[in-house]
This record gives sequence, C-alpha cells and structure tokens, in this order.
Amino acid sequence: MASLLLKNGRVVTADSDAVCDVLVEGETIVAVGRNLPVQADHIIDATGKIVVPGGIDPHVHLDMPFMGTFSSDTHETGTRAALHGGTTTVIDFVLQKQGHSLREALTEWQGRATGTAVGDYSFHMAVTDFNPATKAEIKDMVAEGITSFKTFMAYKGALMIDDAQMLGLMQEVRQHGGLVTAHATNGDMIDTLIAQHRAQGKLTPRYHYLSQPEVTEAEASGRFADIANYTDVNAYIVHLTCEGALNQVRRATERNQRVFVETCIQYLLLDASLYDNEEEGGKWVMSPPLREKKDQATLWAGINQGLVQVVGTDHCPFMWAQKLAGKDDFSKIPNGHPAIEHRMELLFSEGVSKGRISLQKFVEVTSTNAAKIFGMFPRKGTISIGADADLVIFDPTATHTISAATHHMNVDYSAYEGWELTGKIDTVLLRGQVAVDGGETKVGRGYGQFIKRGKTAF
Ligand code: DUC
Ligand code: ZN
Ligand code: ZN
Ligand code: ZN
Repeated sequence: MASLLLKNGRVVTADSDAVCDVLVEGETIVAVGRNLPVQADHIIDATGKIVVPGGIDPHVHLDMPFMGTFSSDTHETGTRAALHGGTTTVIDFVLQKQGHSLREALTEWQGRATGTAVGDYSFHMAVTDFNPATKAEIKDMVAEGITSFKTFMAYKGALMIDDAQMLGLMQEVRQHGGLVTAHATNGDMIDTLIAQHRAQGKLTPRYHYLSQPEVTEAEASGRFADIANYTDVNAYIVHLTCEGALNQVRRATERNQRVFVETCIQYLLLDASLYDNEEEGGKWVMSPPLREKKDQATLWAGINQGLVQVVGTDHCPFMWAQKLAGKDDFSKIPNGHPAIEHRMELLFSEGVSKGRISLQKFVEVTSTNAAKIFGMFPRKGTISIGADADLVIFDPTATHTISAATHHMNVDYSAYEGWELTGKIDTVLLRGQVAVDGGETKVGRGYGQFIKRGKTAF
C-alpha cells in the first residue's frame, strides 16, 4: 500500500492544534505525531502551513432540475470545483417528484452521480410528498445510508409540504433515528407577496428580496422547531439567514430543545444592497435572499455562541443566460448562488484572518460539525488514526483574487469577482490521494465515492 507522510504542518482539528506529522497508508490516516521516524513513498513538507480536515459542504444542488432548467454544475464539475476549494465531501439533495416515489428520485440521482463525481458525495432525501407510500420508504433509505430528510416549507406546487405532512414525516423519521431538515420559510406568505409585487409592476431584483421578508423565515423556523420539539426528532434548519430566525432557535433552547443550524457563506459576507443593481442583481437572487448588516452580525455571533454549527453554501449555480430568463421579472430568475469552490477560502480569509472566528471554530463549521450531525464522524471531519485521509494544506499568508476567469465551477460569473483573499489552499488530499496540488486536479472523473451515512452523533 502506498504511504504518504505530511511533515511538520500545524495540524488543526476541532479539539487539537499542534505542529506534527500525519502518516497515511492507502486511504487512511495511520499515525499522527511529532517527528514520525518513517520512510514513506511520498513526503510533503508542510512547514509553515496549516493542515485541516477535508471540508464537508452539506448543502449543494448539482445537476438539479429547478425552475424550468438545471443547475449548471454536474456531479463531476461541482465536486471537482469543491476539491479545488478544500471541500472533499458534499451532500447533494435528491428531490422526490410529487406523485412519485423516493426510490425513483434516488435512482435518477444515482444515475447522474455514480461514476462521474470526482470528490466524495452523499445524498439527503428531499421529501416533497409525504403519504403512506413515502412513509413506507423511509426505513429503507436510512438503512441505505441516507439518514437525513429535507423538507421545503416553501415552493408550493413543486416542493412544499404542509404541516400535516411535516408532522407525519417527523414521526416516521423519529422511529428510525434519522434527522429532518428544513428550508424554513413561509411559502404561502411569499407566494402572496410575489403576486402582489407583480400585480403592481414591481419586477426588479429588489422585489425578490421584498417578497421574502425576515418574518417569513422567522415564522417558519419557529414552526419547524415547535413541531420537531413535539415529535422529539433531530432537527436542522438549512441556510438560516437572519436575526429573527436565529431568535426562534434561541427560544427553542429555552425549553432545552436542540435545533441544529446551518448558515451559508453568502449570508455572512454579502447583503441585500446588491439587489439595488437592476442589471446584475439576478446574480444574487437566491432563496432565502441576502439580508442586512445586522443579520451578518447575528450570524457571526451565532457561530461563536455555538448556535450556528455549520457553514455551507446552498451551491446552486446558473449560467448568466439562465439567469436572464428573469430579466423582466424577478420571479422568473432561477434561484441560486455559486459558492462550492470558495466557501473555505472565503471563511478563512474573512473569518480567521480577520479575527472573527478561531481556527478551531473554522474547522468545526466547515467540517467536523457536519460530519457529526450527518453521521460521518470520525471517518470524515477530523484528523485521527483510522479516519479517511482527507486533508487540506493551507498557506495562511498567501493571497489571491477570486475570478470567474480562473474558477472551476461551471458558471460564467463569480458572485465574488475581484475579492482579494488572505489564505490559499496549496494541496488537497482525498482518501490518501493528492486530489489537487498547485491549482491542478490530480484525480479524475469517477474517483468520488458515495458515502453511506449513519445517525447523528453530536
Ligand atoms: N434556494 C436557492 O436559492 N436555490 C435552490 C433551492 C433553494 O432553496
Ligand atoms: Zn412514479
Ligand atoms: Zn432552500
Ligand atoms: Zn438548497
């Protein structure tokens, strides 16, 4: 078995931080310690560098049918771009079609990802139609390693389930020890506000934002937490953006309930003033929309308070030509934001380099917590004996500039064009293989494996 020795890096995990060596045999870490006296087939000198566990982005939409089109990154291009940014594992959403089975949807997604993904991947199952037939499929999904069930409280007629279905799903998932997640926004309120704005001829990107005010997210987040509390199921809110919604989670903690919270990198860094741009505002049309500066402050504080455990991306890219479907009507702009490649470097630069979060907090929210919540720990999410050798070597002082001209995502604009970052990824290992080095991809189509997940262990 080929061996690889990573020498003399500052190795940081959620609970340790020391200059040491990491020895890898095959796909697995076999030793971590100072001055390991070993001959290895391949030695990487990580002196002066930071070594962290491979990133986990638990919220991506690859090759997904949505709003009359498909998100533009496939499982191949999306996972390759992810690897360039240090994210070695992604969790993608399988979308049940209303009126059809979970199995059909899973088979369709497996058909797109199997043998094409470059990086490791897993699936959440989005239950968009909970009925007796769907109910009977939950147990099998858990047994096959799909232990998290996504719900949409918005997008009526396509993805949304009502509270009766939510209650039934939570009761069933509870039986099998799984996790229920939610896109927690009030779909009926949003649909009404969209219709009102359109009727008044208010069609610019700013009205996307004004159709999803903070209350639509706060209300649904509170409702989701309440039903989860009643059913005693493990609950996780995806892409939480704002103060009002996080305060609902705080309220849940007062009755000793734990609700896991994910935010996404864009909600920490970007704000709704971008919608003032009538020509290009569509680049930032996503749901929920970007919020205000006060919400960014809430989210950074939430991370440091431990209320926000995960920073994902909700990566759902569309080419500019696809976005232009809504040039005369915000409600026709495909919702989604490309970020799978830059989540870790953006958070390192804006979070760690600027002193907003510690390096260990960075590891928690980019990798370890997602591994624990989604049942992949300690195989993923840490640097320890027996774990997959998924490792990211960061040069903490190197600078670089984000541009669509150099990124690897299959999308022809960058939401962060021209941003200058401090901290750059040199090398990425996935299961012991050098996957990216010096900006070049070293593993090919099909290297990525499906990761079967277990239960939440946080
Ligand atoms: N939000 C988006 O912006 N895109 C995909 C789905 C979603 O909920
Ligand atoms: Zn069918
Ligand atoms: Zn969503
Ligand atoms: Zn999403």
